Amino acid sequence: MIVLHQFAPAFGLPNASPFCMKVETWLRIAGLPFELDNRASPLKAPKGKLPYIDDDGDTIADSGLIIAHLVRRHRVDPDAGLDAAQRAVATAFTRLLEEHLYWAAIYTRWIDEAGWQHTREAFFGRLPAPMRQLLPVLVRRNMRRQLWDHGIGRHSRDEIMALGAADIDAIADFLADKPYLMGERVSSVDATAHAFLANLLWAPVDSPLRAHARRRPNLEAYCERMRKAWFEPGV
Ligand SMILES: N[C@@H](CCC(=O)N[C@@H](CS)C(=O)NCC(=O)O)C(=O)O
Repeated sequence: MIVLHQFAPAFGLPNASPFCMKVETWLRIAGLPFELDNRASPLKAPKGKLPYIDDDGDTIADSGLIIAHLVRRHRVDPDAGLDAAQRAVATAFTRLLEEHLYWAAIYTRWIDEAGWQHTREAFFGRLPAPMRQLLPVLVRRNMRRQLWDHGIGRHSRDEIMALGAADIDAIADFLADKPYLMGERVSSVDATAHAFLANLLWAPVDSPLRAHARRRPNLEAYCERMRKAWFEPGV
């Protein structure tokens, strides 16, 4: 059995971590049976981050490595029909979402005061005192450091929002009126795009990034299409 270790769901989403939601979405697309462990902690994760999986005794961390493992082990590949150029574009969009847009979104959740109120309540609100007061301060400080080390945290808020908006435009322009990023058929990059865009559009964190994404209606339609297909199958 595959067990997906992830954060407890928050913000009304399958997961407020887009990396965790990506793997769950991918498992649903691949049609592999799995169980969720929603009580995992990055402190106990093999690489200090979530998600990770257990697959019949093997533990694999990192969403991309998890998917590569599952493709190999279970001989399912939603990308089997893609040609080399499509794979190249899918890889580039995956990096854009995970290594760039992600950090702009992190800024809106953890640094922007309005977003931080939601994040603190959703992620730490149910902890017993004094952890409820202490942990958010420590984790927020750590996120600020990660943003600085990434590099994006050295820019002004306006610059970060403009960088994220350009990523959003790239995805919206490439998706255009196609049902899925690579055309008529769903593929792995859709698991990633859905998870990151739904986290932007549907989390209750108001920001210039979310406003920008909402001005590109094909993105919301795409997320809704993905949600209906993979999180409400048979409806
Ligand atoms: N490259 C990793 C990134 C995973 C990641 O950044 N997870 C975040 C949550 S969205 C995390 O666990 N952060 C905890 C921390 O940084 O302490 C993947 O693809 O799974």
